[in-house]
Amino acid sequence: MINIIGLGYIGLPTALMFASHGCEVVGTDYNPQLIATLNAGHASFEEKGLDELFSEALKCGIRFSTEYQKTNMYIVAVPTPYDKDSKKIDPSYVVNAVKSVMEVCPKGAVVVIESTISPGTIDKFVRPVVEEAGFVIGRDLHLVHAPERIIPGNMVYELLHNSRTIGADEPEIGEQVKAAYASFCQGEIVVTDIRTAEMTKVVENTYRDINIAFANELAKICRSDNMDVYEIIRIANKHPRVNILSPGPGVGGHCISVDPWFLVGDYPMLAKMILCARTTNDSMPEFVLGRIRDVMQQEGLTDLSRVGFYGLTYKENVDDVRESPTLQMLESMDRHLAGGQVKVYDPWVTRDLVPNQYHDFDAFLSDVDMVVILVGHSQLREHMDKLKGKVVLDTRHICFLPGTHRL
Ligand code: SAJ
Repeated sequence: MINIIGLGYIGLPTALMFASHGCEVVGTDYNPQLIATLNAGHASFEEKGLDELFSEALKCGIRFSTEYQKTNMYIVAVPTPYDKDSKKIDPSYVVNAVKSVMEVCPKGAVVVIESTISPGTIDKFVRPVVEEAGFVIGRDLHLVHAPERIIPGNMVYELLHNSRTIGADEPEIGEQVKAAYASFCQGEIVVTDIRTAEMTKVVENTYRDINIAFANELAKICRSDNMDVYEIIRIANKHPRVNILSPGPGVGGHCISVDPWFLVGDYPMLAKMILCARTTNDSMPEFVLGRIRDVMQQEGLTDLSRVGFYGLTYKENVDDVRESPTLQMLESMDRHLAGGQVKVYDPWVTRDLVPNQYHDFDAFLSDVDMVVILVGHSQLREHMDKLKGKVVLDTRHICFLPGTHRL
């Protein structure tokens, strides 16, 4: 049996995947409301293919509980909150989960940490707690780090197909955990040590952040001298060894906008390019606000309350708004006393989050003269003709109506 601790964006799909591939699974979360929702057969967030996977897992007998279970394998997928000011993660959820495991687990249990952690977290925070509890690591308890790699929006597919990293103190434990994940994972599973696994995860997200920062910097350069950044990137990417990502209104989410800070925080004298990339990406919401001012001026628009922001989530086709560029733009407008004026709509965000938020696309459109496309949800891509007659500022390069303004 596997006891999966933390049933959020990573823990839930992982639990469902193990269960639907023949493994006995109990999912544990400290939130009783979440457990009630899951036991009633409902997923707690939207994700392509998740409902089908959920039905399959229920048929296979997955259970959900607020209690930790007595078993020989645990997977910890609790959040690692991030403090924006100190740029450090708070490892206490991970540490507390490991403490709770130690209260119930038999001797020799394997504890796999999937949560994203800054490199060195297991040495600095987890090992001491295990040792203080009187456990001998490698005898009474085995520690493993198996960072998740799945991309929100395509999680179910990526759980099945992505390659994975398993970091373990002892290679034979690494192989044992690899065999468990191989029940569903068709990608290559690489076994290494814990420190390497921690670092590799952060490096992957930092690499993407730097690539996006390059695209965003190119967008600024091209804007300053009237060049088409999208055409330039499109052609450059035809080179067999060039693959530049897309410029956009900023980098949101809880991963790419966070993980590079771990390296900046721990290696301030060395992580110069990483810091620069972070700064560039963090400057994009402000850059878009500048573009809105320019376009309004160019089009003779003066009334901010006739401007609509399409998209509140951090990227397309997800319901997650963490570190969303749109929210950053709205906060910045608040600081400059221009808040509460623009209209906002996102088909994926059903709860009321900001002032002047609409829940109907047509009602939103009828109240605005200018639409700023901040997220490329499929809904918009499929109904782009509805923007005909509006002034459009497209930060995602998805609208090709004549006269569309770009980043
Ligand atoms: N973005 C751009 N331009 C691009 C691509 C993305 O501006 O060309 C923006 C997005 O709009 C979004 C942000 O970057 O605001 C991040 O989105 P994303 O789709 O690049 O990544 P995440 O944060 O949803 O997921 C990442 C993934 N990491 C990598 O691709 C290296 C995923 O595989 C990880 O599992 C996840 O972080 C995580 O949990 O760490």
